Amino acid sequence: MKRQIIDTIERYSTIIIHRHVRPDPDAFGSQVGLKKLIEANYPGKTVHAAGSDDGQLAFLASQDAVTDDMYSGALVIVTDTANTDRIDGQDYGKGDFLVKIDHHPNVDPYGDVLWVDTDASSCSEMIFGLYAEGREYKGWTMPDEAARLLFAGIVGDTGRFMYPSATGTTFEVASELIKHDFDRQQIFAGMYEVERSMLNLQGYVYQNFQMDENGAAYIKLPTDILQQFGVRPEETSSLVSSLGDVKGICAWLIFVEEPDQIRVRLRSKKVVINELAADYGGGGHPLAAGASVHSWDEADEVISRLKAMCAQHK
Ligand SMILES: [Mn+2]
Repeated sequence: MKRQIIDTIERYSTIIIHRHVRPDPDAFGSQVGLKKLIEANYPGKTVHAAGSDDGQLAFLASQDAVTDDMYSGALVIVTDTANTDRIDGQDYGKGDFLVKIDHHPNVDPYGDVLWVDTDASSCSEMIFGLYAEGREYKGWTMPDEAARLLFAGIVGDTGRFMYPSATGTTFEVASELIKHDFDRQQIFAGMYEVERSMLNLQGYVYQNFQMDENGAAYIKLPTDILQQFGVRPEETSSLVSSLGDVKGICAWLIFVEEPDQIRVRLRSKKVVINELAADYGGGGHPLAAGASVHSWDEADEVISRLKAMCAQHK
């Protein structure tokens, strides 16, 4: 499989590499790490990293301006992305040949060639495996910048080697990577910054949520607050559980302003909330649901209805 991918890479002069939306360090690490690897070993090839940039992960890598016309006759490789819906840049199908390299369960087997290894800690670890094969097969070398990116991807997906997904192979790969010249502390510091901004926003939620005497609670997170904490709307999904251990809480709403709507996340300990969500274009489970509103007035309406529900339950 790895040799087949290497042979495929050798056949194309233009290679475009995609990864998933809302990039994490492994998405960038595998995508741009592979790009640097190909560029170093095939200086005649043109390799592009497709997708949007990410402010918080700018210290890792940036993306290339990729246009429609570049896809004709190109090889497209997608890393770290289980299903096509999640590919950042929906032009991925416009190339001549599509390769999927991923470590998530193969729920959506897209591509002409698929290499999926769910035992790998990260897609970056797989890219190292591709390099190791290339080293033996074609004398590939590893540039320091590729090593830096692959190391960052592994660190990201293993929670700094803390998760059980970090295997003996993962540590062997890491020990190879750190022989290269790059700033490990900068990677750890950059990732710590990302975590810290989330924790700060979580603190804000704890300090500012409103709750009435019946345990109906809510917090509004408008754009200016999100920007103040440097957190993007799509990164807030983990916040909703943070109010779960508030004493006396009945049910709660987290409103997150997005460019074209206000997303509502509903959670409950006592009342059924998915019917309320359904009235606002959403749905879900009896105690966990989501919906959308289009103004803060409409948000207040949902709050009133939740308050009435908790009052009645009491
Ligand atoms: Mn990954």
